[in-house]
Amino acid sequence: MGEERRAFVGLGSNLGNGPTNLLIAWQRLGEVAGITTLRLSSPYRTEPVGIETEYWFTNAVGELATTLAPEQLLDAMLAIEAAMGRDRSRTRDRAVDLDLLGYDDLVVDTPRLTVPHPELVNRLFVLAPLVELAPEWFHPVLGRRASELMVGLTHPEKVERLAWSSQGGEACIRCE
Ligand code: PH2
Ligand code: MG
Ligand code: MG
Repeated sequence: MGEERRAFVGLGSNLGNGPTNLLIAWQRLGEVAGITTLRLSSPYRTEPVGIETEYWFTNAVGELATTLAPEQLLDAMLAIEAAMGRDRSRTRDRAVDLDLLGYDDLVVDTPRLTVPHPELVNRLFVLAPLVELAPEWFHPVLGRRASELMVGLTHPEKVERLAWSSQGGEACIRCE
């Protein structure tokens, strides 16, 4: 078995009950062999960025420990997205989207995977929950802390911090 690494994952949902979908996805990730979920940020209600949709998102960031390599971790995340009804061919709206934001201080740049996530620095919906969990997280390419990146945003979208309480309603749509 390999060494244990720390990784940060971005979770997003804009179909069905967002907070419930994120909690289900986070729980499933913790059930994967070689992954231990450690901490989850608050949920945030966020304005859609860069896509035409009427549905706002729920976003969060989670921290996990893993013995999986980045590509294996990505495979596990994509399998959970698919099991929760994500159909990449149909629409960019999704019950759950899981993005690998950072993996230790590793830099990955392959056709399949870029780590740290290339859009992380432009998105308050990622930086706000990341700063809540790990303000000291260090971007290995830019040489800046998460808190510094957040302060540097020029056009932040609307983001509201919520709480995990008061769930209810339907969980993910088109679930397996
Ligand atoms: N994800 C996108 C594109 N736009 N906007 C918000 N607010 N939250 C997201 O998770 C999100 C987005 C592509 O994955
Ligand atoms: Mg995404
Ligand atoms: Mg994604």
